[in-house]
Amino acid sequence: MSSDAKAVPTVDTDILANFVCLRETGQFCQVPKLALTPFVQALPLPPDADQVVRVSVLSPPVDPNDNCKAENPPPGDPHGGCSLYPGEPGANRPPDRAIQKFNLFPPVKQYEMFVRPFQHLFHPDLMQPSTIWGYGNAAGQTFSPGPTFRARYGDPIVVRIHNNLPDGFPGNDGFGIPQTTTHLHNFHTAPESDGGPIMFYDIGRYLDHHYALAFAGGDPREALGQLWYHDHRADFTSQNVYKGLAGHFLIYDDRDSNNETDRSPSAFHLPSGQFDVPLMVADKQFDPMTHKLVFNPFNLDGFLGQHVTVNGAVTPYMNVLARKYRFRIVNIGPSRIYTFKTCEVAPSASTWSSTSPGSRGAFGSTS
Ligand SMILES: [Cu+2]
Repeated sequence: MSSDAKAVPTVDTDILANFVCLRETGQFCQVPKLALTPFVQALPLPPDADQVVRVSVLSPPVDPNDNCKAENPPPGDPHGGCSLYPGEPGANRPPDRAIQKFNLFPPVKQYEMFVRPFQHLFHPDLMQPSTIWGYGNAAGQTFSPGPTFRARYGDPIVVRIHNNLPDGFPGNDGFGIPQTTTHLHNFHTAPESDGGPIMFYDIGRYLDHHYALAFAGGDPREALGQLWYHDHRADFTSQNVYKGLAGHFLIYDDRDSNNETDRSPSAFHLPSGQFDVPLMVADKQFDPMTHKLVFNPFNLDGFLGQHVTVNGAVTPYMNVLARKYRFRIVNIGPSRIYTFKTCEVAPSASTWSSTSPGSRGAFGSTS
């Protein structure tokens, strides 16, 4: 070989096999599963929204006639920088952004959240944290899962959500789109606040979400107790949610009253406070070389991760007291189907029993 000839690069047969596998099956199926020691980190519990993102004043205040605002609206833009359907047919029509029945259900609490990136370590055995996205406050704290809302029927709220995501694809570590719209899954929300898939908005804008917290049709039997909020960006929901944009949203009422010692005879007396534990289950994949979170945006059949996280931690443990707990499980995907079971790990030490009072957000529902 002459001195100026370039060496032919060799192809790692494992990497080649993996790409063949990816092409054939849509999965990185040759990736070795990382050995992450189970049960070495405590279950993370997202802080309550009341403690970290509740605000006494929103500045500027909510505009009931238009719930979207841009921080730097382009001069002359008739929509104030808030054409909410960029690229969609009819994008220039004025969307109906007036908040329905705002005066009938005036908010008793206000919240302000900022969607932004932050560093998160899913497991202490990983070499480095991943850049993920979460919901944070003005003080710079950011959380994924986002802050847990503990709302109550009869107490309307408004949640302002700013898009502070990084610009462009280089800033996203390979997946996720820096546009967001936030949907309160399963809740009865008016369209302007519902976070529909094409109501996404760009960096530098915010949207006010008004949750009337009224029973659908005024019927208490329509009560929903366990919900979650998540990014809903059309065509990118799985990526943006996988990247961290999800949080718990619990709703109480006079029966499911968040008070275990409630003296009302109609109250359910369910475990409350620290004993009412929401669990967000999601499977994740880590790059075996860098240990960073990865996603395959070309797999439209259902991306599967090898590591199951609960509230953002791979296989955590939780110290419990010998008493009743209320665990609320939500599988946020992207694709894996689970069978959840209880088991005795130390038969001499404890016994388990469990009941499942409801599913799909409603209490008493088995659908
Ligand atoms: Cu949803």
